[in-house]
Amino acid sequence: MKVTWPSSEYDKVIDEILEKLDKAQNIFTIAHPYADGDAIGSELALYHYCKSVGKNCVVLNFEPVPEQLSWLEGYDICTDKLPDDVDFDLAILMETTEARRMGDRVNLFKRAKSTIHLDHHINVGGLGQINLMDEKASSTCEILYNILEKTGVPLSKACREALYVGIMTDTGNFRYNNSTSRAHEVISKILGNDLIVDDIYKIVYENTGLNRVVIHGLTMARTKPDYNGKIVSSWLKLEDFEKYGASEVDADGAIRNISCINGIEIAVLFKENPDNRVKVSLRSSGNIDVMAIANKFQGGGHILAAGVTLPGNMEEVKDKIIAACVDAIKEFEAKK
Ligand SMILES: [Mn+2]
Repeated sequence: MKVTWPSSEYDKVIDEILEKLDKAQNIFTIAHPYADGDAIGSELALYHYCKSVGKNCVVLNFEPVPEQLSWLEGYDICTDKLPDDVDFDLAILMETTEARRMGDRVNLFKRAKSTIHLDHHINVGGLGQINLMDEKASSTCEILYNILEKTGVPLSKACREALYVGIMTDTGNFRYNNSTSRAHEVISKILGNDLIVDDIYKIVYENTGLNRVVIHGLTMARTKPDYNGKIVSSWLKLEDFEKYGASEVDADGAIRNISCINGIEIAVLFKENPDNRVKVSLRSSGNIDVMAIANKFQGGGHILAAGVTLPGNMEEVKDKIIAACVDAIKEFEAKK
């Protein structure tokens, strides 16, 4: 259900969720592939909450936890298999926009008797029996906090730290418009006296391996303007990752370096994936709805930040996406 905090509808969904959570003994949580700070943060925060109230919570995560997050307490309990001999009462899906993005994981999600889906992306239908879709929330961690707050159970340092990392990373370290007063309010409640924010910032953002710096540098060096500089794009091939011993995670945030160029409307980063697919990240500097562009190709995200993965080689995908970006800018200019 799509709701906005605070409201009686929101409270009602939380009550339904708490009823399921209360009764459940064996829970698992799952998020989108290549989990980011918000996905891992919400999964681990739930894990720590469950642990503190004596419930069993399995955190399913199929790729290695990114290095910048591999210090959060509990990161090493993430597993890529559900135990066969456990009947799961409840599965909580975090931060996933659509079934397509989940692949076979959808079937895993359905293995539990009850299913709950929490997300803050726009126009997400919800894949659970209970869905809490809060488009105004900064992050899934903020939604999870809204739920956990209602339990009245004091949240451990590990739980609060995981929530903090999710909110911090999804708000671009409190720079984006989703850094709402509620997001800050939640931060004020989870900080306590024991979270050291500059240590957390440094370990997440200033703890960079050489391969990541080189991948970001390559992205910047290849920046190409289109449509009178209103579009800038760059690209990374599989061979780049191989050559520099980097992984896809090392390219996270690389688009930020080109989306800050003045005078642009859209920044695009093309990343070659295995199996002849190209992952496309789109950023808008404010005027263009890049989610609408991603939607044209069955992608999704937010108005100012969206993405899609397309079959085809780099050149084909580039041509299609740049053409769609040009169309979107022309449409915007015609309306001015
Ligand atoms: Mn998120």
